[in-house]
Amino acid sequence: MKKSNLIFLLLSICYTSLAQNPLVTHLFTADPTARVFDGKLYIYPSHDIVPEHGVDAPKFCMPDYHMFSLENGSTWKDYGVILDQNEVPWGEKNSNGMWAPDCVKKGNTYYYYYPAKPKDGSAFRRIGVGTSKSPTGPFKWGKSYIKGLKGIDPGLLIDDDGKTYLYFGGGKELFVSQLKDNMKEIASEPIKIEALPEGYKEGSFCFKKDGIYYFTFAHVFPGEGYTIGYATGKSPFGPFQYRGKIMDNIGNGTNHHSIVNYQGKWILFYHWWDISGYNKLRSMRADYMEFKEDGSIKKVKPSLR
Ligand code: FUB
Repeated sequence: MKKSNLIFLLLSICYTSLAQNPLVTHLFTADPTARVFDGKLYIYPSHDIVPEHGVDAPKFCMPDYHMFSLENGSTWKDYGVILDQNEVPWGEKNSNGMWAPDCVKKGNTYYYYYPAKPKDGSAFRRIGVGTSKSPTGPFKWGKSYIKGLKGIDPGLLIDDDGKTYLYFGGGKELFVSQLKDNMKEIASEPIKIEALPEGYKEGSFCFKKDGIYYFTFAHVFPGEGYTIGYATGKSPFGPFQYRGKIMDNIGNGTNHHSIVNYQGKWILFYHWWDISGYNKLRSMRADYMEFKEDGSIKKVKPSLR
């Protein structure tokens, strides 16, 4: 290989251009939770790998988590594996079950939330927490999962008064619990989010804008497939009123998103399977999102190639 080609290959392993979707091409990444910490943009996604038994396998193969930061406004830096399935103190080994995570900052500490299969053999996932003094880790992983809740897709909201809410769940029901100040225990029993439309739901993500709580979620809209929908309310517990779709279905597979305001612009992060063409080898993407004057969200058209 020519020296110049080798340099390009090595660089593209660590850095990929922001200017195009998908955001990175050296890994399959899904469920991107984007966060802005101290003005810098980070993404905490999950990681799909090719199953040993072939792509016809009906299940996701997700052995670990990587994380990324935006460098110089145009490249995504990959920090490598921040948690491997076999390092989860309470987790089943080799479960390939490291689904969508989230990370938030409270005080000077970063809290990384992730679902995993517990080693007690139960069918449902639990949610664990790791802490770090840096957004990029290393994280110190808690010895146990958060007691009192079962489910996937942790999504965190820290309100203006410092109270923290954990949204989670999948299937027909999504839930919210307030967390204690230690961020590792629930302060209130899970409450079901009411008044959402029928259909399979997951991927909760709640954010606050102009005093309104936007509860957003992946929703298998009857007759259409996976969409991203939203509801609004005046309290982090709801009640919420369904307002419509942020993104229509873009293919026969999951979608999972997060929404951040970065440098004054709203961005929707989500996933598709641009590179593989296979809906269990996904790639994270991003497109700008806008609000109308009445506070409703303009539907985002994915910038598909
Ligand atoms: O990536 C595994 C699962 O698929 C996530 O937890 C769901 O939100 C869906 O994207």
